[in-house]
Amino acid sequence: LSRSPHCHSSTGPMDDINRVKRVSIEGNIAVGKSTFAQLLQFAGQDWEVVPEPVGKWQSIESGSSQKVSNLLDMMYQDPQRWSYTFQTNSCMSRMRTQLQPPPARLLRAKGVPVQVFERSVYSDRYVFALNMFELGCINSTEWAVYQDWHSFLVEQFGRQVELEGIIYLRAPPQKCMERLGQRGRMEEKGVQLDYLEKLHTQHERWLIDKSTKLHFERLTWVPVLVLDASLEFEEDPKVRAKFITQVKDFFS
Ligand code: DCP
Repeated sequence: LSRSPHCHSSTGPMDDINRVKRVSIEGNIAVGKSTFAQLLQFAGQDWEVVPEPVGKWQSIESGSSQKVSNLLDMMYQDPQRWSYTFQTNSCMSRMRTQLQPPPARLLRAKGVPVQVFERSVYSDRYVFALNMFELGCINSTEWAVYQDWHSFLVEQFGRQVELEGIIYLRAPPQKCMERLGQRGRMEEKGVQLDYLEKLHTQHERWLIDKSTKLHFERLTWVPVLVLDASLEFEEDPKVRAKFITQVKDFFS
């Protein structure tokens, strides 16, 4: 992973924060990002996993903390009506989690401290929102508005939402479909293979073919580690060990 020149010495709080690498785990729905993130958390003391705030999307609250609705469910029930609202909310909640400072434990780390995010504001835009636009579930006005605030916020937050690496858990959509069925998240019961194939294509365009048109120049240079997530890394200790070694090499 590339390091910025001022990251080598640790003399003050900002230097400590700048030392922390930010990496996101990307991949199709149900490929195993959360499971993989947990593996990393256990494997290295200097790694901190920041989970995706999916629970927040399932339980939208009013100002007085009353549950108002399940936006994830609404989006799957009526994508035409709710995709834009969902993508606004998911990206905003992700920005909020991503802006939280790394924990003190990480700042004191002796090795290379790494904050690991499940997904990023970049897959929100270049996988999901783009896909919904291409499917016609986000119209051209919504897409223009989305891109405008997304670019503005990402540029304003600067380094706080930048990544120094991406781990792409790559698996055939059929495999993700099987895992999605096993997990049985209520809101996703209507998800079809065809939708996972489309999301797979968006990941491939962005991370493998590099054909997605990116607004952020810096993002085009972020190194990508591709792992074969069709392997059963949850069950097989050999695969787990291999993946951990690959990730450690990637971080060093
Ligand atoms: N989602 C979406 N748009 C986004 C982000 C997520 O529609 N910008 C949806 C897709 C899923 C749910 O939210 O229904 C969570 O998706 P993820 O793939 O991010 O998380 P998983 O829990 O499926 O990942 P994994 O099983 O790999 O841990």
